[in-house]
Amino acid sequence: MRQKSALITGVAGMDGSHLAELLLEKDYHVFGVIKRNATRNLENAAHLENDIDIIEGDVTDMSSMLRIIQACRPHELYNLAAQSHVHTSFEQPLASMDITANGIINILEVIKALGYSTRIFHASTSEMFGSSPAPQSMETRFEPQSPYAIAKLAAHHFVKLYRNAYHMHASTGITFNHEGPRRGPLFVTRKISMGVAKCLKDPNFKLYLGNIHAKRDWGYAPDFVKGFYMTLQQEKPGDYIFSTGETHTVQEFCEKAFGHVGLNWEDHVEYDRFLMRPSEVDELCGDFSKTTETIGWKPEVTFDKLVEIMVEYDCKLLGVEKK
Ligand code: G4F
Repeated sequence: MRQKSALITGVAGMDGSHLAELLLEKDYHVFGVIKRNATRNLENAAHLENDIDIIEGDVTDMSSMLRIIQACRPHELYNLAAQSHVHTSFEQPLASMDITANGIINILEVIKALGYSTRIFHASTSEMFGSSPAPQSMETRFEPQSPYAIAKLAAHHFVKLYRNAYHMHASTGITFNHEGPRRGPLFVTRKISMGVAKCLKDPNFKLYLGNIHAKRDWGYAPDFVKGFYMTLQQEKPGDYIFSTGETHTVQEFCEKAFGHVGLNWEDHVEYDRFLMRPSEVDELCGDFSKTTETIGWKPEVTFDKLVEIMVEYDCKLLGVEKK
């Protein structure tokens, strides 16, 4: 029998699926929550279907979370479910608030009411820093610039409140952008890596982007989920930054990605004003030094390597070769 169990909300997402793989390696009994839409869609977790227990549920429905948490009684719970697309949150502010903020309140309330000693990890975000100048650290003021970031900030404070008020083992990871081949196609890095592969297939393909001057601190998702796991192995709960400490513009990502296959990004990238956001976060760059000092985590995959991994994956997927 396995020693430990973990419940992951959002298991079908990029982080959820990487984390499930990591916990399986560590011999956990893994339960993963997926939201049932019109069809049952396991997305990134499809290959794990025989290794983990998939449960249909919804973080926005407290009775659903009560049923699931009571049935699994997990040692650890990783709340990764969110409406994670910043642009979409401007069009769906209420739904974003419901999933992203109310979801964790439901989980905290259920665990408090059941009196379980389950350790909770909640995925917070660097978007909460918003317009505060880079580099951002645990001392930086939160200045959220989107409905998504406001919802995440509310959730972040709820976790801290329940930790302080009810002495729950509840932690957050303030994650800066993290990517990889499992990233959804609407996020800019994957849109670019897929765009590169499409341009190799069809030299007339045009990739439409919005603000290419925004700067992001881009890390590699499998590195980050190791940090989520390490957070819950600590005796005391806390809040930690997960980042790389390097920042690059969207344009630099394009230059590297197209350059990797011998193409010039300027021949393929076009501007689309509809992809601009009503308010933007100009620069994110995370100082993760306290995370290294406290839990020993640091990122491994560099920016150049990340771009290479993503472009090579999408070229292989489309069956195209570099020039
Ligand atoms: O890839 P993005 O959509 O990621 P964003 O908004 O930084 O958010 C991601 O990282 C956060 C952590 O910092 C997470 F909390 C969040 O859930 C998500 O994972 O956009 C990155 C940048 C933005 O400045 C955006 O305006 O790229 C710019 N951009 C330019 N053209 C574009 C596009 N973004 C998208 N999605 N699509 C474009 O065509």
